[in-house]
Formats: sequence, structure tokens, C-alpha cells
Amino acid sequence: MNKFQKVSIIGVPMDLGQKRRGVDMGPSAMRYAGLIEEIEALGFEVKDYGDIPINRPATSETQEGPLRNLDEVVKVSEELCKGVAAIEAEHSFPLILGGDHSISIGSIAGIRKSYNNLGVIWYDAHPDLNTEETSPSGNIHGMPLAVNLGIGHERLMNIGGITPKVKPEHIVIIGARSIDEGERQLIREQGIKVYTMHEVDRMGMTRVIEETIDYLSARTDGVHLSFDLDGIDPVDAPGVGTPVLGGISYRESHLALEMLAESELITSAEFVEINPILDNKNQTANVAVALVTSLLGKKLL
Ligand code: HAR
Ligand code: MN
Ligand code: MN
Ligand code: MN
Repeated sequence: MNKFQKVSIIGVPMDLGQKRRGVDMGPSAMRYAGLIEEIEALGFEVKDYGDIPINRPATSETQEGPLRNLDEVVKVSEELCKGVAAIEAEHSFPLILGGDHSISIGSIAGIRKSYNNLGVIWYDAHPDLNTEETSPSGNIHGMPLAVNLGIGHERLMNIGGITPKVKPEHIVIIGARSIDEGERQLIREQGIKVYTMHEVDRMGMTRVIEETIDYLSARTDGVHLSFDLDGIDPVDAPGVGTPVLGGISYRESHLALEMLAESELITSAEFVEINPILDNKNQTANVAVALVTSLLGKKLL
């Protein structure tokens, strides 16, 4: 990580990409878990831009439809895109705090302005490759990777101007174990590289990450890590809205991020889907903060 001397943080307390309340408290939970102090202790200069303001719809009900809360998600994504692009312009490492995973529409839109061949590591129990046609829920947090590939609603894809943001051969999904039929088809059609839990178990995280580094370093000019905390097993990260059994362990996740730190491949990151209401004494935010330090180069010895 010595490419970067500065880390710039931006919080996105958005829960509109899904139905459960609580994930909007993710940025506070990570700051409360000591995020800034831990990063400073590694020798980085930290700038915290605070949180993007989010308007909840006036009614207590969220806006329904095949794309729940589309208007507000578009607005927040545009703001986030601008914020992230400004961080990029100061050559600082962008660290984005979610919020549900729909925030990656705005974050990747902002980051994409600096990289023509942007790579993405999607660390998640879900591939988030649904469209309004295939989505079983209408929740936008199940769609952001498709949107970034240029498949989805026009208003979401046009954020930041460039579409598509990412090529299918520049994506690596790690930890998938809950895959909808439409997503399975898209993975096949587009030839996206996926290490499901089967491959993680079979090959071990070391080989998964070695292959990921070889694959992405050969074809990209920057790599964004999109880390959904539900990629981790619910035993280690219980504070998430859509937990799925049989996930990546705490220690395997550290190993993955330690290896990525050594490789100096990662040029931006986001940590999403922490839901403090469903958590156990802020355990999941503490895990996320520890993982950030591994990603930024903290060593055990
Ligand atoms: N695939 C399901 C859907 O589209 C569930 C999506 C999941 N949740 C997330 N995203 N946390 O990774 O609704
Ligand atoms: Mn830069
Ligand atoms: Mn996700
Ligand atoms: Mn997920």
C-alpha cells in the first residue's frame, strides 16, 4: 500500500437498496470501532469527508416497484460519484463505508474516471448480478455488479457518464454461495470469473488470491475491492441483513486482504452491508475495521 500516503473516507448511510432498517448505521459503527485511529496508527494521513446526506422517503414505507427507491438511490449515487472522483483527484486512497451494496453504483462510477481498465474484486455471498427483470426482490442492492457491467436500468448505468464501468473479464467474485437463476445465466454468458465457496474450500484462500492477483494484474490498471461483510460466515460477521451459512472465515478473510496488501493491487475499497441493529456488540464493524488494517498493510509481526 505504499503507493498511497493518504486515505480518504466517505460514509454512505444508505439503506434504500433493500428493506431492512439498520444498515444506514454502518458508517457510524465503523468509526465507533476505531477506524480512523487504526488507519492513522499505520502511518497514513486520514481525511474523513463525513457522510453523504440521505433523504428517506416521506412515508414510513419505502417506495415500491421493480426497483425499490430508484429516485433516491440515483440521487445518492450521483453525490457519491462526485465525492469519490474528488478523492481520486487528490491521489488519496478512497475508502467508502456503506450502507447497503447499492452504494457501489456511485463509488465505482467515481473511481472509473481514473482507470480505463478498472478491475473489481466482489467479495460477497451474493454476485449482485440481478436486473429488474431477474430480481426476486426488487432490491437494488442485489443489482449493482450488473449495473457496473452495463446491464440494468439506464438511470443507474448513466451515473458518472461512462457506461459500462467494468468489463466482465476484469471482475473476480469471491465467496458466492447464494446465486439466483438469472445471475447464474449472466455469469455464464459474460464469462465472469467466480470463486464460489466450493472453490474456496477446495483450493484454499491462498490459491484463490494468488490466481486473482495474477488474473487482474495482467489486464487492469486499478482494482477496486468491494467487500460485502456477508461474504464472511455469519458466525464471524453476524451483523448483516442477508446472512448466508457456510461463508469465508475471519482468518481466511484476513489472509486474503494481507495478500492483496502485499501485492499492492488494490487502489480503492468499500465495506458494505454492516447492520448494527442485527449485530452482536458491534462485532461486525470491529471485524470490518480489522480487515481494513490488513488491507492497508498491517502485519502480525
Ligand atoms: N439475490 C437476492 C436479491 O437480488 C439477494 C441479494 C442480496 N443481498 C445482498 N447483496 N446483501 O449482496 O434480492
Ligand atoms: Mn490517483
Ligand atoms: Mn452484496
Ligand atoms: Mn451479499
